[in-house]
Amino acid sequence: MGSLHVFEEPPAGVASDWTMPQAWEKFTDADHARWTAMVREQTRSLGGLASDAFLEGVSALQLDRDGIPDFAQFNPRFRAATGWEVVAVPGVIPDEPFFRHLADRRFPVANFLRTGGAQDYNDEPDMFHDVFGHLPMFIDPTFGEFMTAYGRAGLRAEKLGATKLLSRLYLHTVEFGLIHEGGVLRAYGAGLLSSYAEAKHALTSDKARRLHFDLPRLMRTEWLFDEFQPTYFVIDSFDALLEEMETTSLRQVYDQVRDLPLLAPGESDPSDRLFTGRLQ
Ligand code: HBI
Ligand code: FE
Repeated sequence: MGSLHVFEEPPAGVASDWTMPQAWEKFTDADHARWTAMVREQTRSLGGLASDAFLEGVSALQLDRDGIPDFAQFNPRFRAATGWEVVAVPGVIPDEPFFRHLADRRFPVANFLRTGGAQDYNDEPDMFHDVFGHLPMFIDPTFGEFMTAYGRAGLRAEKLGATKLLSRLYLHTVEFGLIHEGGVLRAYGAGLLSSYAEAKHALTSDKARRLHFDLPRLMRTEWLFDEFQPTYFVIDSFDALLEEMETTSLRQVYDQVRDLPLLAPGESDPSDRLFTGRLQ
């Protein structure tokens, strides 16, 4: 099983807040051509699978344009459209700076490009996953508010030793989340949107279990690093997700689940509320 590489210390050229210059000029024509091919291929294959906000975001942010976005040019548009900006980072950074960037409406983007194509599994988030998978969702202001609330909650969770529990909220929503919208099921999690095969699995496979969003259940649910998830969580709207974040005492949830056994990725629990709505 691969393991996610998390930087311990900022490497040379990386600031103490883990940001670094994008150095957009380092990308070659081949990188830009590969990027454009991945964006086109992924956007085409996600029709009928991706949430409305995602598809709207891809075009509103002009991510289907040619080549890798130059953050110096992209950020003014991104800020105007979402109130957020992107910062380049060397990869997966420690939790505290990650939470702090989100709390301040800055989304950290890994500053390297995968070697394979959009359909290939890559074992850690690269620039394509972060830009194409995550950024379009910020076109929905409520989603952006949720991400800020998550960052703030993360800074508090650090003090409560509850980062691991909270990180499962990010995993089962922002990375692998499903949404029930317009009477059908759609993907909004970046891990699904940057991997067609897993989006298809999550939305149509009878091997995938789909549960209604339930914060304590989700915080106990382990996840797989390098395989499709067997369990996915469904929200009814980003308003409902944000409402949950803003009205629930996370400290109480941490205390409630801390002593309960973890649930293995595919394990069922008597409290499970299966999503039984129409899939497509
Ligand atoms: N760093 N660049 C980056 N991207 C992430 O998604 C990320 C991270 N560091 C920590 C992290 N995610 C999670 O562990 C937190 O959500 C808990
Ligand atoms: Fe991600």
